Amino acid sequence: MRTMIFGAGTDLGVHIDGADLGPVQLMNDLKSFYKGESMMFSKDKDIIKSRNLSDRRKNEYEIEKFNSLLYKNMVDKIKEEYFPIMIGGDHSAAIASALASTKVNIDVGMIWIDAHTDYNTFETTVTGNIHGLPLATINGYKNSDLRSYHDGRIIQTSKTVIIGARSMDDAERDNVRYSGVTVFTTQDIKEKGVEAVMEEAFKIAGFKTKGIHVSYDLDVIDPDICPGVSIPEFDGISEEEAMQINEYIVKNFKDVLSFDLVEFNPLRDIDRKTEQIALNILAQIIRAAENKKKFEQKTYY
Ligand SMILES: [Mn+2]
Repeated sequence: MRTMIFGAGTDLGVHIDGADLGPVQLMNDLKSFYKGESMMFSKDKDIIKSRNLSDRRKNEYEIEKFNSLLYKNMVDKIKEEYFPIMIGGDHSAAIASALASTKVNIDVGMIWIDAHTDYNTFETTVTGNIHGLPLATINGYKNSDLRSYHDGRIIQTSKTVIIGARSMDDAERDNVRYSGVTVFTTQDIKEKGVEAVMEEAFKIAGFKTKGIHVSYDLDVIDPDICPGVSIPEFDGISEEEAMQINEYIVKNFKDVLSFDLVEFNPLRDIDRKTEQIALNILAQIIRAAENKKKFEQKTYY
């Protein structure tokens, strides 16, 4: 398929600076490898970013503005039958990419690969960082202010799977339980293995859907290996497990409709470790998207 890379240069969803610089850097690295099209979005230079931890709705209007533009462009390009790859940016941009995918594809499952469950609401958030709210928002669980531009379906919780979670706020844990999304923790990956977890995840997210939106947050990987993220969490998955997850996605790409790689923060990276892994993941996904046949039948689950 024709591919379109959307660079989402925003760090408005987190009080730590730098994730906005991720997409430009990665696109620059990809120049000799990727010959397809791209569209770059960056946050307004005039924005005075709130980093105040007592601000419960940090940069809400700015994020809404950023996401609504990203969403509109993504909807148009998905309608033109491009395969969309969104490079973040903090994870708040996935509200736009996932909802754009479900706006056009209508029945979409979700695989959310992340150390965090991103299932907070404005009521439960501890930090007020909106990058902790996207998955709840995409599932239609409160946070309607963050998807005001979206007039399509939401992604159902019964078809949503979180992989690699190991950090949840107490009230957020209640949100996750109440919502009924499926969670595979980092521990589950260690115990069952990547293959078994991914197989189960694709079955759940692919069941009676047109396909799956995959949202890959680099902080799922251990910070010793991937230090270049805004909110690192210890005891993450290994590089080998991260690449096994990606290989499974690539192998089953006929089931994948849209893809995000988010939270690369160049200001936090050490020896370009995170950058290299991000590029490996992206290179494989780009090739898979380019080789994907438009009318290929997805797996019947
Ligand atoms: Mn995340």
